[in-house]
Amino acid sequence: MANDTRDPVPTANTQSGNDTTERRSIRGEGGETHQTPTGKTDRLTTSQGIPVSDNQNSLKAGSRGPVLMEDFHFREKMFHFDHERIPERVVHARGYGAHGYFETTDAIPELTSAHLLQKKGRKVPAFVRFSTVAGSKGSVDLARDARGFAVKLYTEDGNWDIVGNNIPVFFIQDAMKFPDLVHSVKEAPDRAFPQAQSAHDNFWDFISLMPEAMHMIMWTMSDRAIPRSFRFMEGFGVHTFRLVNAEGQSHFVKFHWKPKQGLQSVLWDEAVKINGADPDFHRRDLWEAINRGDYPEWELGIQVFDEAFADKFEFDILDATKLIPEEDVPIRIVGRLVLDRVVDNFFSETEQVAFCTQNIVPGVDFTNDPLLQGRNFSYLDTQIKRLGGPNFTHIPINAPKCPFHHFQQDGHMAMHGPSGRANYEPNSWTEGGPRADPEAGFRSYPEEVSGEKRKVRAELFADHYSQARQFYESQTDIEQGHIADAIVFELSKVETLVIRERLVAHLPNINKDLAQKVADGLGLKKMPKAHEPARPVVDGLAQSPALSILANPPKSFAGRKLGVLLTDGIDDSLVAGLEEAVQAAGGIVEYIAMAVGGIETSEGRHIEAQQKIDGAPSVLYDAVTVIATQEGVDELKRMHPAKCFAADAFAHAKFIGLAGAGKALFEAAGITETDGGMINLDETDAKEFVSACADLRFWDRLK
Ligand code: HDE
Repeated sequence: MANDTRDPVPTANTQSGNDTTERRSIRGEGGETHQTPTGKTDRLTTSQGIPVSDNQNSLKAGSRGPVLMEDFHFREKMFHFDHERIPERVVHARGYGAHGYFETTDAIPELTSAHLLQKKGRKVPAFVRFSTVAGSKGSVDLARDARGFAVKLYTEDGNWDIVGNNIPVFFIQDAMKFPDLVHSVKEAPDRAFPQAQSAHDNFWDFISLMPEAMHMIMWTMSDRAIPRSFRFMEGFGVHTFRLVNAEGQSHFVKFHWKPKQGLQSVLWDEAVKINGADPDFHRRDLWEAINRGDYPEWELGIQVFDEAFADKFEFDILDATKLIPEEDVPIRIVGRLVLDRVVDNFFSETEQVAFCTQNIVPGVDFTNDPLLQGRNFSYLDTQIKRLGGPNFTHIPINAPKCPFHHFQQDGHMAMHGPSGRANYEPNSWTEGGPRADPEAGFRSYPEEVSGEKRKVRAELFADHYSQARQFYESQTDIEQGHIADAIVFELSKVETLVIRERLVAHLPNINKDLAQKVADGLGLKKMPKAHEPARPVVDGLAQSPALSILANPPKSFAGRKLGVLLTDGIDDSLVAGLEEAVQAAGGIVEYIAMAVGGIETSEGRHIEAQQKIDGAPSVLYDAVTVIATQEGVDELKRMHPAKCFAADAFAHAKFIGLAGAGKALFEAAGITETDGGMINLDETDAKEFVSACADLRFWDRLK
């Protein structure tokens, strides 16, 4: 037995777990040794179940001879590997999913016959996939972008998919324009860059020619497009749908997901840096939260209104570039969505999940929103391409969890088909298979429709600026500043002056100050003449505070992370007290040190660090603390990442806890004055510091 004294190495020698306790080594003919577990582990087989004797060497004619085609194990392994990829989603390629459940908290049988919503306490499994839109599968998490918020509810009446976004409106009004929109934002076809960014000529060229996008642009240039995590985002169904009750009465409805964790975004400078420091920031956040039992939760809210409201509303309820302010139609909470389980396998679940807007259940129906109607075609079509055939509903993540019976059969990868003789209907066999249910089966709401067959758009759709103005004017000063900065940033990356000017010419129709700030930020010689609105802009729409993130702060540090930079020799009780206070508030502490091996406190306690300072810039934390001895700080001062840690935490208006000689690191970073957001932990109770952190940022610093 050779090499048996080596440290056990984890091996991936089985499909379902390893046992590294008992090992033996195998020797290839070339003399190299490999440790493999023996004992309780499963036997390695081919996908046909044939036991494998050697997973290291291909079959050869002589140890230095050619590889033989006869090696079916090698051929199968390589063939499968060669086919591991499926087409990534053309949009929303980068995503992350989790399992959970939906529970009805307020039954609404008066509004809908949907089985799930008939009774308080009804609970069904759910799968949610969050995503960015523009980047490909391997792109960064903190791109400035809308986020997908797609929910699959496995109800007793089949799968109900609410395929929404974290923004309640969209760029375009008619699905006809979707391929153009997506082509424009994705990398240019000749150079194949930039990736996962809208800051380039093609996107702004298209947008500047599409005034209908202006409302959405206000949202994507706002902090909504750089969320702190999936857990801190709202979700929206976007389109107007219908709820239909057992009597056949219909109401219009908009769906909202309200995060119990509250809303939170990062600053643009943080987003840029997070993308370098941890491109998987959002994935990691969700994975870690669920695994530590801090299950993210959203409430399902509905805005319900009737034809009378729709008729008097200033905008067309079929226009997905418009929202209905919560102040006009209040949100009623009817359920909760909890994510409590990460996936077992990313590919099988998150990659293969196939959301389809047309998956609705009895009691829910579509409206004639032309964007929604187009989506109802696109999603099914796209799944066939991505998943390779019509049987993608046979994949466990897509299969309904209620009984289902139909006569569809065969095709690629069919896992089941009709049993028995009957695969058609009507038939006269005694066991003739399923029959339609005129009572409980899905019926479309019998809306009357008439009209000329024409390529047209409804008249009210032509108002492109009023709600853009309402959104902008509903933001706090800080948020308005961020919108202006974001437009300036994006347009500064646009190389063609005329495109910049054409875009700026939309802004006076939204808000004159915004237009001026952007023109100044771009250094435009003069304000371009404003575009003529197709319909007069509705002035004096009431502000909607619900549209602002900062006007609705969570006031809680729960689920947030404190980054604590430590050095050797610091006071033990202070660290312990801080950790206790953060945990009591539902937050998480992560220790950062000069070496990941950790530090020794003055009392000789060893504290393991989760991060080395070079890999843990302060942008990864919601608040930070520096606890250092004079000696420790002198060493930190010589480290550029440590000084950046301090400088960034300050510049990003974070709450900062300081203890021992910690302040000296900030002084070394050029921060000589302290302010209300910098708290001395030698004099302040840790609980007080943590409750200050609940404000998430000390905005006064940036005023
Ligand atoms: Fe999508 N969209 N979309 N979309 N969309 C896709 O379907 C499409 C739109 C949204 O996590 C694709 O399975 C058209 C609005 C999400 O798997 C594709 C139009 C909203 C996801 C497609 C829209 C969305 C998608 C690509 C204009 C918010 C990811 C892969 C009419 C309400 C779902 C796929 C997931 C994915 C088409 C507009 C949300 C190509 C034609 C508006 C969250 O079918």
